[in-house]
Amino acid sequence: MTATAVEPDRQQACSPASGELDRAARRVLLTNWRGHATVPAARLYPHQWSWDSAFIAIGLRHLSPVRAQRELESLFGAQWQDGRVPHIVFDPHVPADAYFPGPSFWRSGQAPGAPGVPTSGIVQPPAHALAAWAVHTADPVASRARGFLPRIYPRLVAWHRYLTTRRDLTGSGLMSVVHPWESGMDNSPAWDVPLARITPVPVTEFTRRDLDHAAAGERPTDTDYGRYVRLARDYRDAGYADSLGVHGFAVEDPLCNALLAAGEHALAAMAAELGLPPERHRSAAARIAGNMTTMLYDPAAGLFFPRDAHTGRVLRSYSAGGLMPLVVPDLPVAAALVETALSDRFRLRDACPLPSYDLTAGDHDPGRYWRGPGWVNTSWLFWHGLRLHGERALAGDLRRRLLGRVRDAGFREYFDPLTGSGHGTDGFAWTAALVLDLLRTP
Ligand code: 9WN
Repeated sequence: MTATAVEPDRQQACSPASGELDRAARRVLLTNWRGHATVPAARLYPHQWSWDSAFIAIGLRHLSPVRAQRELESLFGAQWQDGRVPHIVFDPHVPADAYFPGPSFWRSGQAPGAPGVPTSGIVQPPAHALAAWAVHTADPVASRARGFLPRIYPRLVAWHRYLTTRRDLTGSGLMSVVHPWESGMDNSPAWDVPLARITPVPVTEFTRRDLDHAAAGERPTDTDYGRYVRLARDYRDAGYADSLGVHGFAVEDPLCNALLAAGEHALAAMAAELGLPPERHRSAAARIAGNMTTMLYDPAAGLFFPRDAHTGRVLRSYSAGGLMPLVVPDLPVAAALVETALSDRFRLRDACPLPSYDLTAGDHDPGRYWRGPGWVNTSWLFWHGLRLHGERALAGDLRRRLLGRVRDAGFREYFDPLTGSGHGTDGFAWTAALVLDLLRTP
């Protein structure tokens, strides 16, 4: 790390412009706070989402460590008996048709081991252990006073156990996602091949609510949605049982497995703090990272690719998800991932936020959701990974440009990575939360 690489960040952290950005980010988080949790966006996503809450807690810890703890506690309050953490916890005060698919679609109340509050039955990427440890370390005194770790740690362990056992569908030692929504990168081109096998439910049989609040050209297509509905319905009708026979779509995803491995490192730190043996978490982290590198890493591409659990085929799509293993400490291929991020496909030095998909691909679409636009959460993860692997100058530069993008375009859901124009909803909570974290981490 050179001194010059750090200076601009310091200046920015103290400038009047960043003071205004900071206040605006706080306003978004206050507007979206519902007394126990934060909604991603008031109109488009009016409930609590799983990985959103993890990113939101990472930002909230700077405003109120207790509120950040409650963000995670309310999510884990809806954990199922089998350990799964649902991707949506529905707010019973919000009209039933405000979001599709809502509680009457998922019918969690009829599923074995579901909580009292209505939830979806699928999951999202496991960013929670990372977030919980970040929340604890922001204010260990407040954390200890409320017994945060003693309460959250066993729940996180059960969550990871669900993913590493019930979701190891092929016996490979890697978890699978069984719905594109579970990947967090819903309509990523990486899912096109396995998704093509799924017969869409006709769009006449359901009513999309997302298009009331966002432009159709910036969202998944009706055909995508028809497939999403088919997969969710099949899972529900099988009582949310996990096996390859139930899941028409199942992929071993680098983003989820990387977060799981990084999360095991966070669990090791929590265990040590609680006076429990950390070794089992360290060995779980090493096992997952090793399996991921052996099975999903392509040295010629310098990228991790997902694997179709049904066919065993590698899904050779240059998605930003394949760069996310940089969040894993001691990753042996970290330098190669950074090289790939610097290449024309992702243009780390000037494209911002990090493009969700290969800039050189013929089907790169800079405004459509996870098929090109840059998102602040995956950019934050990559920034975190850069810092972890000693790339302080690149991290500082990415941080500066991310803050500039949000200052210019607002707290948008996603951005054209080359022009910086904002897309999707405004007032998006993880954009605001992670901006707060970036502002406070020069
Ligand atoms: C489905 C809430 C979520 C994010 C996802 C993002 C989007 C939902 C949707 O919004 O997905 O879960 O309705 O499109 O893709 O990453 O968690 O912000």
